[in-house]
Amino acid sequence: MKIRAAACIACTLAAMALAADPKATPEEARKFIHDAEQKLLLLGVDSARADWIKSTYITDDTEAIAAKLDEKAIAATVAYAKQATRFDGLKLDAETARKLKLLKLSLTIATPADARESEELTRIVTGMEGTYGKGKYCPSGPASCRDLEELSKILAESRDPKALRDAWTGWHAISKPIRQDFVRYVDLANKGARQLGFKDNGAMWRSKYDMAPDDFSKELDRLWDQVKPLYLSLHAYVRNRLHEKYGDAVPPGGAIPADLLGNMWAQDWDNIYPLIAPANADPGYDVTALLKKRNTDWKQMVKYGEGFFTSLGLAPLPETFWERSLFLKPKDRDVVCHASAWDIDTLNDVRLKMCIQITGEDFLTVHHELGHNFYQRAYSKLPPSFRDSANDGFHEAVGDTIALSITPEYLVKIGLLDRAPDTSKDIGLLLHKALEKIAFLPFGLVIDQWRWKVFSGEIPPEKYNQAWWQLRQKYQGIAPPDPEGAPRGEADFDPGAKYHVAANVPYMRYFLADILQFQFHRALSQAAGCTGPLNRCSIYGNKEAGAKLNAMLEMGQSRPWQEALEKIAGTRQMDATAIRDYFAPLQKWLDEQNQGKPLGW
Ligand code: X8Z
Ligand code: ZN
Repeated sequence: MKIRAAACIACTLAAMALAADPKATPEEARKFIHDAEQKLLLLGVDSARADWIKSTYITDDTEAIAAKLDEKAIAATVAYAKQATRFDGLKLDAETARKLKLLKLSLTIATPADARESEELTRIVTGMEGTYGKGKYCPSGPASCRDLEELSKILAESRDPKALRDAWTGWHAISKPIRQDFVRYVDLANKGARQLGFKDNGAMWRSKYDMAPDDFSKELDRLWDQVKPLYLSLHAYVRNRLHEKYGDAVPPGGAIPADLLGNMWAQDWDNIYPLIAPANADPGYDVTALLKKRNTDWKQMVKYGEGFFTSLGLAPLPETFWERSLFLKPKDRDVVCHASAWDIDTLNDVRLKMCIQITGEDFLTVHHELGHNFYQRAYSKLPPSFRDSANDGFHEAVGDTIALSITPEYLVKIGLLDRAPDTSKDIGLLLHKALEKIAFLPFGLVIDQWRWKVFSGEIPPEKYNQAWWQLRQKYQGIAPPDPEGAPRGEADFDPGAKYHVAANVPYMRYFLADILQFQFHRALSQAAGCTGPLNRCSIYGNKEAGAKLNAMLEMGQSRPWQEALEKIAGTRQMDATAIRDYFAPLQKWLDEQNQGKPLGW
């Protein structure tokens, strides 16, 4: 018989001197979880406010205060999770049982019981994110400093191999000082997770999916196998084009250097679309240029995003969203520019934190972030324990689902584009989308494949970087930039140059979201009566699709995610056939282009 994740954790906890209390009653359990919810909500709001200030104004003081309040909230959660084992094995109503289960699974980091270690861990996590946020590359003194936004612009726009390598290497030096802290963080986070009954911190992360952690890993393998052919075709096509452009720096049967793909982490490749666009099927417009031509400002970008959600029948964002968010990078201080959507009080105080630039990429990111905010508002009426997404992949998928509806016809409707290209240009549109969504798939997998192995000890500190590049090669078929005599080594800490690694944010959610958003898009497009090709379906203004989406959003995490998926997509399984359907015409085209050329690396 398969033992479900939470039950198994409870057994371990029960075996650890925290045996279930034979005198405990269901009534006590209900009261216990109710009290815990109220107390943790208050602590959560305090820590969220401190985190907000720290992230929008990085100083030693804001970091120290945020770390302290985070520690308080985490330690209280850990204490409640341990106490909750009193009720293990007790027959409870479904709602109380789910709340208790979620309490034990709610943390992304568990502080160890030792007060000094608990303090040290939260301080380290806050500090690593701060180091990332302040990161700059200063090749020749303070006046030459460039931040991530400037370096990313070089990666996106330059075609000069030297400039690309320089920007890439410069950014990847910011994480060297994080390495030592990261080693300690791994130790302490594992300790905290073990005290909660998990094998290690990675196992704790894998336990959050309403299925046994090992089954979850198998699901990932299954999904990856479903989409891998598509990735291999795209990879081969891009490699051929880049070989034509850069010569033997891009070997015809090998891995692609990571600095030539238009993005600092080679996680999406749409910035090199102009380099590889099909000659006869280019749609003939570029969203960045359209936004600039209309003098779109940051507010209008966010209004476009909000307007999409309200067109579906969802309530507009509250006034406080506009008053309290951070929309632009301040000139006078360090902030964490990595975009995020906040839910300070889990009621109405939602915010966006983003350093908006007027580009097509940020146009999509705004929709991504607002997806989080509209989800947060939809589940705010539920009891505190259920105020989260069905699983974390759902949270990441909502805004992206909406962004899949940004079709040429939609751009015409909102006045950004004069005329939609006819469907003979669809290969160009699909290729552009594939550079975003298909290129991302193995990257979405690789980050936590690496971290899970780090937490389990399979990758020891002296192999951090080597193992990182082995996995990047294995899944993505990419390699470090041409080293010019200085290969990447263990003095580097390349994983830490990615925000989520430095900031302790699990990453598998984005892989799941990449699959789920196409399932959502297909189902909502059907609800909206769209019968054309999926890449031309937009649910803009469609109230039926909106109601279907909202019904899922309003469930929060009150039920296992399989039920939420069933509600919106009519199936209980994550399934890559939707993303494959979407890109089927492109796959055929890519395979024609790749005739006689090697696949893989
Ligand atoms: O981190 C994000 C969002 C915030 S949840 C901007 N994303 C991942 C990334 O940037 O690496 C969105 C796509 C993947
Ligand atoms: Zn997100």
